[in-house]
Amino acid sequence: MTVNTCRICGSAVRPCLDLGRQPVSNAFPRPADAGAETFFQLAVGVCTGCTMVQQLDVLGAEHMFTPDYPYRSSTSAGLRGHFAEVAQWLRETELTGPDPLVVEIGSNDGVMLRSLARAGIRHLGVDPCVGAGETAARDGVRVRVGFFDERSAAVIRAGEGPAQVIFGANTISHVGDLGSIFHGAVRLLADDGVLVIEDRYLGDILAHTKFDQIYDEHVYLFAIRSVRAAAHTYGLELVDTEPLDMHGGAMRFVVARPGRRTPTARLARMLAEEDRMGLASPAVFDRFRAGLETIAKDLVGLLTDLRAGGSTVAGYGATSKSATVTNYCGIGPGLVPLVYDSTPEKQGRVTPGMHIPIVDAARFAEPYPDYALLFAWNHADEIIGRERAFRESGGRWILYVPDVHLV
Ligand code: DWN
Repeated sequence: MTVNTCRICGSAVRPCLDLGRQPVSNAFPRPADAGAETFFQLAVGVCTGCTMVQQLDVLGAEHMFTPDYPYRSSTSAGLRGHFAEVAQWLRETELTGPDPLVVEIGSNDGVMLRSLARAGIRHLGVDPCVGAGETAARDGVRVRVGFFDERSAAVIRAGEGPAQVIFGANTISHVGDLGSIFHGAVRLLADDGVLVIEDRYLGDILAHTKFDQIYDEHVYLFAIRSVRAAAHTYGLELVDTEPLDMHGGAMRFVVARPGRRTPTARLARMLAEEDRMGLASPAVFDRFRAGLETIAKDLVGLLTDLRAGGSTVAGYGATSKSATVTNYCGIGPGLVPLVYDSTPEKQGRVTPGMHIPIVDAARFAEPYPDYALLFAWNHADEIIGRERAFRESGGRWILYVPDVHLV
């Protein structure tokens, strides 16, 4: 359903970017089913009231977060390390009282909660994806299959008591009905508890032209000012923010009940910096659009020249982000004949919309292509480091944010 008023505050939304007709980014069809996919118009706008950047036409959650949702957070060593640190940080700061409860919204394969489970901390993951939940359960993580909202929060509170911490990494921005998350948090949080949100940061996306961070699941692109406004709208208060390296640039937002925590000096400083960047202004989005059009032209130009010159090219990482890049730029098997990925659930399938075959990343060297287009640029250090033999054998990586370049 296309909106022209803000889902949060009801003010007018000013359209600012249209990335065209796009498929469900994590629906990897079997080759025989390619062509029968769901598409939608990927366009975002800025709320003229609370400044929340949001998609205009949002797919229902049932199209995106199916029981066989293929993404697994634990695939990356970098992410495993990050979430182990999160668990440690929570233990040292928020979970010091008697028998605290942690609830994670979108616990995926238990990458964060497994550390807390091992430490004997009371926890519950809430996730609609059955396969990911089964993996988490094998690691001793308690999972409730389903969506987190006001109703499920009330059930959890009745059964388990209030939560000291509600945590959501890369999930809260995925929920069109943001109010359902915040109302649920209001129901479930202990009086002195915190809702910790980790998500991509609009400032980083705009500054580095990370246009592929815009896809179906990212209904909202969070900024400090807009998250502060949303928390206020739903009866909570943003009290701290902290930049994170996760996924190549993100932000942690700490939210509490009003008046329960003193907002930090860091929050005030970062909010002032953000205001100086003018994130909600039309000029910033005009620059972003010009930047992404240059990337699209340069990338297609490079791939076309390489293929015309007889070079072999493969993609690396069948990311959700790559759906936006390939479908916006029109990159199909003619330019990139296959994509390597380590996720068994994606192998043997084809990419959404452009139908590039996905092959086990263990076969990357059989033989190496001349060039590898790194769709998983957010894991560049990890992947380029592990696949160092590729470069040693003469191969070159193609990266496309913040501009098209070879490494
Ligand atoms: O917000 C979201 C983020 C957290 O995860 C979701 N909406 C969906 C997903 O986005 P993504 O698919 O763009 O995430 P990644 O982490 O960039 O995906 C990396 C892909 O690359 C995975 O399919 C796994 C693959 N991979 C690989 O083949 N070898 C990853 C690594 C690290 C590797 O070494």
